[in-house]
Amino acid sequence: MSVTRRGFMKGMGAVAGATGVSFNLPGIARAAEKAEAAAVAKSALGDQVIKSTCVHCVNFCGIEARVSDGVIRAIYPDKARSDYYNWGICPKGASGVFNTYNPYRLKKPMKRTNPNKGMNEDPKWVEISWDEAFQTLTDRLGRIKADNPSKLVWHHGHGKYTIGDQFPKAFCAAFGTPNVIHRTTTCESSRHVADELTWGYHGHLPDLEYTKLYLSFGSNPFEGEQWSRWLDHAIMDGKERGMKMIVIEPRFSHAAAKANEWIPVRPGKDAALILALCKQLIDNKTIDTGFLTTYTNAAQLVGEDGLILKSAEGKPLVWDKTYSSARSYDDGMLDPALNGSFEVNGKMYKTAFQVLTDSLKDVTPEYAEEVSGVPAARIRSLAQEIATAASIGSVMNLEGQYIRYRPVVAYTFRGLSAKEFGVQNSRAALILNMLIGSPDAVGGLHLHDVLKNPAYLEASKCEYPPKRVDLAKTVYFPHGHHDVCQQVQYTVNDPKAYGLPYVPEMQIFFATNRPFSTSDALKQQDGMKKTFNVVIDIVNTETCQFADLVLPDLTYLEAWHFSPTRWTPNRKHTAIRQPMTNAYNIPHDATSILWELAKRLGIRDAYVENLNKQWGLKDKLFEKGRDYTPREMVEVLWEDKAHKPFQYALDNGFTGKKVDAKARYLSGLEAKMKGAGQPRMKLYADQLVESYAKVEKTVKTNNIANIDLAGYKLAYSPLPLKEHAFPTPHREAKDYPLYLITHKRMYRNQAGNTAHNPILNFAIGADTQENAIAINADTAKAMGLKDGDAVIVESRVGKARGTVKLTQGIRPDTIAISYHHGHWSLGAPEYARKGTWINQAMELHPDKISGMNSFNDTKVKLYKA
Ligand SMILES: Nc1nc2c(c(=O)[nH]1)N[C@H]1C(S)=C(S)[C@@H](COP(=O)(O)OP(=O)(O)OC[C@H]3O[C@@H](n4cnc5c(=O)[nH]c(N)nc54)[C@H](O)[C@@H]3O)O[C@H]1N2
Ligand SMILES: Nc1nc2c(c(=O)[nH]1)N[C@H]1C(S)=C(S)[C@@H](COP(=O)(O)OP(=O)(O)OC[C@H]3O[C@@H](n4cnc5c(=O)[nH]c(N)nc54)[C@H](O)[C@@H]3O)O[C@H]1N2
Ligand code: SF4
Ligand SMILES: [Mo]
Repeated sequence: MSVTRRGFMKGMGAVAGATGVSFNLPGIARAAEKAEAAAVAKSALGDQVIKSTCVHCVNFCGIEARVSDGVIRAIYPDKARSDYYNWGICPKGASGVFNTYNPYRLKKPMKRTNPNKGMNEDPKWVEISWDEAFQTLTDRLGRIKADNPSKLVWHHGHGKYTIGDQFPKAFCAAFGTPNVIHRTTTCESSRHVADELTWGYHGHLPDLEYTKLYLSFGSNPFEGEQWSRWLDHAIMDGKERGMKMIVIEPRFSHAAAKANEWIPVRPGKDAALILALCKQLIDNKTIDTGFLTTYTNAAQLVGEDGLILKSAEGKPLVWDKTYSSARSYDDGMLDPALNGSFEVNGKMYKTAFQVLTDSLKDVTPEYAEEVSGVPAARIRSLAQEIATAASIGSVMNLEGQYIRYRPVVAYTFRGLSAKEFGVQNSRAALILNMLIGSPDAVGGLHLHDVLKNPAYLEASKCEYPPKRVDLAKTVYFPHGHHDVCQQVQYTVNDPKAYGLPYVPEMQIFFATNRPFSTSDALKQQDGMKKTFNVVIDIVNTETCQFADLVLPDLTYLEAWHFSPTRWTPNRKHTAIRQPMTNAYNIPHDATSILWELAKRLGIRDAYVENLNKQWGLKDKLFEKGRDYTPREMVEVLWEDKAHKPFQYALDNGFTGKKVDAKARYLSGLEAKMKGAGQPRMKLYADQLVESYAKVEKTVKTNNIANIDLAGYKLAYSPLPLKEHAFPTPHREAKDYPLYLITHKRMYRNQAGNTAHNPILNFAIGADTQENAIAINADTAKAMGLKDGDAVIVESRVGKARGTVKLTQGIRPDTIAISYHHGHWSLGAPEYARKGTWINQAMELHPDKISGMNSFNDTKVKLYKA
């Protein structure tokens, strides 16, 4: 590896020369100057080769870029990473150069001169200097800090992955505001919370290397690229090995196209279908009773109040068949009853498993057919297939270890979590997995970081009055562990209504496009008109329509970052990103903006202290009393986390290791949720019963008017119920005959700059520039519609215009519209404004447990425009 700094700088200089600006600037340019022997090597072609990490989307694939004369010529997958987590890159990642050279990028700080904010209001931007921008910010922030720091609200989305949320969290802690808000409630937070309530941390993947039967409920890995391309490739490898894949979702997605079978479930009705499968497994006695009694709380005794019976010391009790008495796991050898009801101290208790069994009484295959549209006969036969493939009782010898072998997984994603009852939907699938003993078994559901946060197994604090503007973990969203991003604008618009003891004054939006990406999106605008707003982005987004000050950022190909990567069941890794160019000579990236602000506000040392805490640094710490360039920050982080010299990162971009069978299968559930004194996986989520009791008490004590207790009671059931297949619009929007669902589209990423990339358009075809409304051909014909007709989609909250695409690949009662299209920021290029923006017509009924948006519950009418 021997290209010299001179060669590297020559490249950087070429860009500087072209734009006529010197590199005598802070931030990235200074950092580049210091990059003595950056990861630049001569390739056979004589180009520079730079190893970095793609963050054009949230998958973090490893890349190898070719740069010559300071210009990025091409991006390839980093082959060295293919043995760890990277199965290639997608066309979007390959065309990522556009993200940097995009002529529509923000290049200078700008201030608004038109005080009126709105969708069609021209902000009348005026370019200002960086110094003026920092001065304006410092003055305002200084006043807010002196008055009440909570009045500052920080939002991020994609920014969590560009720089890491540790930087904004540390800044906000040093500043004194609790309001740091990520976007997970528009993403998948219900699935995370379902995991957390069940085993004390979130994250799981199918153990696809050994899976025999893969059930995919509303997961879209061949259009929504996932997990650094691991999921799609591992599925295809599995299929070559003979794995059967069944895709259960209303739309013939690309995943369905690759599956052995597509089961077109009615939108939002998965809970009924999954619970019917659970009932079949139980009725047929094809469940893993050993797993249930050993690793889950299925055998624990539940009282009539719904709570688990505990000893005087607070230990959960089970009914021990040997001693015919209630005993705790600490009382030596136990033979717990899985079924039945038992009398303890004059009161009757049922096992949690019995409660589950009783709750499923009416969920027959015929009932599930009526609700979900899936034939009863198929539900029966599918339950048998699951039971056969699960090989209950078997073990596999891997690397000398005997490990439970249950090669069946029910895997879910946003099709189940982006729902009013998202947590319960997701929990239903977890329960299905538990019934067959799939969690942490070979070929089963691989859990990530079991019990990392044991507090998730407890009731929520249900705080009131709220300290945070998003109401996370308050009485409104008790288990909103991942912030509640769409709530902020409602609270800002009417703080008193939510008991917020202050009025927010300023919002900073870093790499997130909230007024575009949430559901019922037009409502976001009311709150945004009430505060002084700052946007840090790379393009002029919809959020900018409501901004007072806009700061440009460097792109992922221009900046130093310590990069997240995507773990897989058998690999762990750490990576960095390093600059390849600076296309528009922008002197700051988000980390240097935060640093500069901390310095000007006089909180730099407090920021450093919080950085060390947020990053959990142990060996190498940020020091007080000095400044760091972005490169120096990455160096500290790398050396602490990777335990390798920084030069290694510069040369290789990453470091990885293989996970052995013991760590892979025996360090999670096996080590942490099994023995005496250890908690169990919550088949029965008793903490929800306690959380509900707190909600009820708090609402009554404080006369809170805007909480519907009956709705909370239903949502807070300790077990998923058939009622969870009936979200609000399904019950109420009787005059709207069609179900509306939305989904990702291959090679289109989220809202914002990547949605319409002309290089990509050219490469993948003109029809990808717009999105059509997928409608079943028979339904369309009955309505007199033909391909390409212009229509209006109308819900109870809004309308959107689009054109229909007739297909047999969708249920007759459902229409589907992809995300990513129809931008309306006046700063967006014409080509990004094509297509349908459906978020304005999607109803919002946040999950009452997690705060997650409901994206797939809306009902609509459709008619000719
Ligand atoms: N190309 C591309 N890839 C991406 C992204 C992107 O923007 N573009 N974003 C990334 C991000 S942030 C995320 S969170 C992931 C999301 O990854 P996924 O959740 O896998 O992707 P979505 O398309 O959001 O998935 C929803 C799927 O659920 C289906 N569905 C809708 N309603 C229902 C229902 O009621 N029941 C069932 N069973 N299915 C239903 C939809 O048809 C769709 O196929 O994708 C990531 N990958
Ligand atoms: N209808 C519908 N709506 C959806 C979805 C759906 O499937 N259907 N998916 C949902 C999901 S899963 C999610 S996660 C949310 C996402 O919603 P948002 O959090 O709003 O995320 P993005 O749309 O990805 O916005 C990211 C912003 O980051 C900017 N950006 C990109 N790179 C950089 C950079 O290097 N620096 C800076 N400063 N900015 C940068 C982009 O220009 C863009 O404005 O949307 C949700 N909305
Ligand atoms: S999947 Fe995402 S991270 Fe991977 S190459 Fe494509 S855009 Fe980049
Ligand atoms: Mo997401």
